Amino acid sequence: MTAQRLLFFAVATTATSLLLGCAAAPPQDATETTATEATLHHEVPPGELDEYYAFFSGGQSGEVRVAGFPSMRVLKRIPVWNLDSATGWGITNESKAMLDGMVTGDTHHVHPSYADGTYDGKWLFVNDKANNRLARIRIDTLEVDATLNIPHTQGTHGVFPQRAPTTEWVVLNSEFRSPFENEGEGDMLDASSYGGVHTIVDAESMEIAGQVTTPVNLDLAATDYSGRYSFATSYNSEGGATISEMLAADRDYLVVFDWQRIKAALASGDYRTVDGIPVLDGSEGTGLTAYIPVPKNPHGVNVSPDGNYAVVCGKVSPTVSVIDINILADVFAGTIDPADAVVAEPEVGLGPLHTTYDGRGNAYTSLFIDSQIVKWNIQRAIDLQASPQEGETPVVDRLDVHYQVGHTMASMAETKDADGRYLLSLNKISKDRFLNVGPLKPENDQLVDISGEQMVLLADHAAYVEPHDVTIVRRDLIEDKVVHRVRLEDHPDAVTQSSVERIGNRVIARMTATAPVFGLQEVEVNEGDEVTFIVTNTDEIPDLAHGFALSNYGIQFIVAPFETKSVTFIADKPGVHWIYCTTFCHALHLEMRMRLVVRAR
Ligand code: K7E
Ligand code: CUA
Ligand code: CA
Repeated sequence: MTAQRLLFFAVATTATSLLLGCAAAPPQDATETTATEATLHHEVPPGELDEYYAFFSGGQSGEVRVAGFPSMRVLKRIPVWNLDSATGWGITNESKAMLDGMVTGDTHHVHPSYADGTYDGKWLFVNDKANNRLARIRIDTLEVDATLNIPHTQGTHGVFPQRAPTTEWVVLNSEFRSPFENEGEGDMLDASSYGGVHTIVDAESMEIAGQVTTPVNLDLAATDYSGRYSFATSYNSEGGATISEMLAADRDYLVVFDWQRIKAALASGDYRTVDGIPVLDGSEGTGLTAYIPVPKNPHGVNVSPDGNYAVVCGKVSPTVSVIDINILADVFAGTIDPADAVVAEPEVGLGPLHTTYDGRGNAYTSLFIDSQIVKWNIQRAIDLQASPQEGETPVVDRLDVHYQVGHTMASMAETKDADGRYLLSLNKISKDRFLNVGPLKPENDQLVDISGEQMVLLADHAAYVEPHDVTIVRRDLIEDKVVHRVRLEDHPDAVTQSSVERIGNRVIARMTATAPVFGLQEVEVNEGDEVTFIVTNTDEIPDLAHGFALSNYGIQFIVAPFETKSVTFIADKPGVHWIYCTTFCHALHLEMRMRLVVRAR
């Protein structure tokens, strides 16, 4: 048992009466999987393209990574909440305007926008758990175009776009129960007044449409396939502030939000307004929510591609709960008990965290403690719940993964077009699977062929910490949407003629960059001037970028074809400072430079 496993296990057992006694149960047929031949391959030969795009959250890096899939070749890192000196993210005026002064973030979940239950190729949405923000990435440029602070929340974790008819709303959950108006007043140590928040964001305007408050915390998020419900797992129904308090109850909740009722309340003005935001009370009994009891400290909630079931992982229970979405209307109508929406609770193994699907009726659940992906049949689980049979299980197969898997995701599995071909197991710990690189080792994203009855491991891929989640999107849904270059006029300050303008102690240098020359050869300013450089790459050849590095000032960025970027700084270092192009654009690239001359006061 690894230290991590021991730690997790200790936490799970000390504070709970729910015995994980089945810990001794060995994996059923982990060894047999090697007998099956893989029918899919991860190699993509030179000159050929991948079949899928994979969009990874970047975790502590605060970025989003785009990989070709199944090759897993990382094609692009999209800076989101981080400083990126290559692209100048966090340095240019355009990016600073979106970062609100904070260049750290913790991205956990990245999801594309939808139309009719599949991806529409417009946007990606990604959270910042650390600073409670949402970012929107345009798919046509694969760059961030809007960000939003989510007030009244902490631990902004689960995020999911509306799946049908189109993504008008995006929901976010706040994992950490906190004071709603967190302004340092009252008895802040009394956690009983804290709460969770389900924030609804208008996807187009990137404004908050409303916030639904709950007494419990809200962790992972999902939406249904009809546009009526969103879901949040809650592991802290106890309202605790310490780990033992949060583990006190045997059951917590899946909280269901009824959008019909929320829309009606928003339309009728049935809410209070705080900081300009409509705030709705989502407590039990208000009619806006249903609290479905599920075993102990649940984590992931994932909706099956047929739209029928929401599967909730038990985390410290060895079970998953299958919720029948089609009977939720009866729960909201008050004709059946919330607990009756749970139609199966199959035992799958230790530490279930997340579930994905093959579109053929099977679910694949990640087991953190057991380090396995377990494949089980949803209908079989429901049938066995209705009429249990001795020795029968809905489990179809188990695959050992290396090691401690968090999220798992199958190709297209978050859409109605789940194709059941590839699965990725995002393992937190790689131990000895790669060359040793010191105390902080890479993670191990393992590629699995799920096209047959049994799962077959295809490849290990090292990943820099810590991609939590991934969405795997068919190439035809993305590729045609991505442009080779932007339009010059997309930036209001794009220039085709270079010039220097002086207004008092402000200097604005507007200049072109065309291989191998900048449109200006020198700019003279006085010490203390506020200087703005606006740089337009006027080379229209796709893939021909220029860089702008200002020596000694900590300023550099890349400008792609027809892009415009700007930077503003105080010229506080007198002397001659070379500005040079940082990307090898031409045989005379090294000569592509100019001087900033700062006269001492
Ligand atoms: Cu399970 Cu933030 Cu999706 Cu990590 S969360 S694993
Ligand atoms: Cu332009 Cu190098
Ligand atoms: Ca709990």
